[in-house]
Amino acid sequence: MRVHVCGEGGVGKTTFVLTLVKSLGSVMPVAARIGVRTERPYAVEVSLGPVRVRLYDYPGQAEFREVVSTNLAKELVAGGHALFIGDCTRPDTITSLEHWAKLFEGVDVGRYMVINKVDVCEPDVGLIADVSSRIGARYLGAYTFLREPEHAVRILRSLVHVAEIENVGMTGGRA
Ligand SMILES: Nc1nc2c(ncn2[C@@H]2O[C@H](COP(=O)(O)OP(=O)(O)O)[C@@H](O)[C@H]2O)c(=O)[nH]1
Ligand SMILES: [Mg+2]
Repeated sequence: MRVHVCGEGGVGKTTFVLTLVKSLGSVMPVAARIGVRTERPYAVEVSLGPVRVRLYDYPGQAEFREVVSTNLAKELVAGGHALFIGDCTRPDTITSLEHWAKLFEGVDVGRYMVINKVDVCEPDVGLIADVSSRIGARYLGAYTFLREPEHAVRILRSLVHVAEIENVGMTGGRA
């Protein structure tokens, strides 16, 4: 299955992906040129039990607009899962997840949302409830990828578990 890691620059997307790579080990980096001017977003693959998960780490805001304008994101998202990450130190990164969600409009993807950096801030539960319902994402909780590397694995487990139960976004199979 494929997981598209979305969110503004600095929220912790790369920390999340690299933590998973470190925790789950033996991972082959996967080249993922999508035709825009850099090689990003890049993808890595991790194994969680029998499930192989390919994670796409998307670049921050500036490059993100270019990805949208070239419409390549849609090619990448069919049948995958979108993990929206907000940073509780910057509430604007939570509201702006609505822009990211637009990328996935009309596409069969599972939608999940997490908040990062609870080591340094208190998440605004009202804002989180509001945004997650507006973007149709299941809220999986607030974490700190940097201080508690196990949190990243926990999130991925939850995501895989829910995805298998709901059978959403699994059209691409398990690869
Ligand atoms: N305090 C704190 N900082 C974090 C956490 N996760 C990531 N960071 C820091 O936030 C910054 C941006 O992280 P990065 O993974 O590069 O974000 P990206 O731009 O979304 O890929 C880095 O300095 C990280 O060390 C966290 O859980 N708590
Ligand atoms: Mg990054």
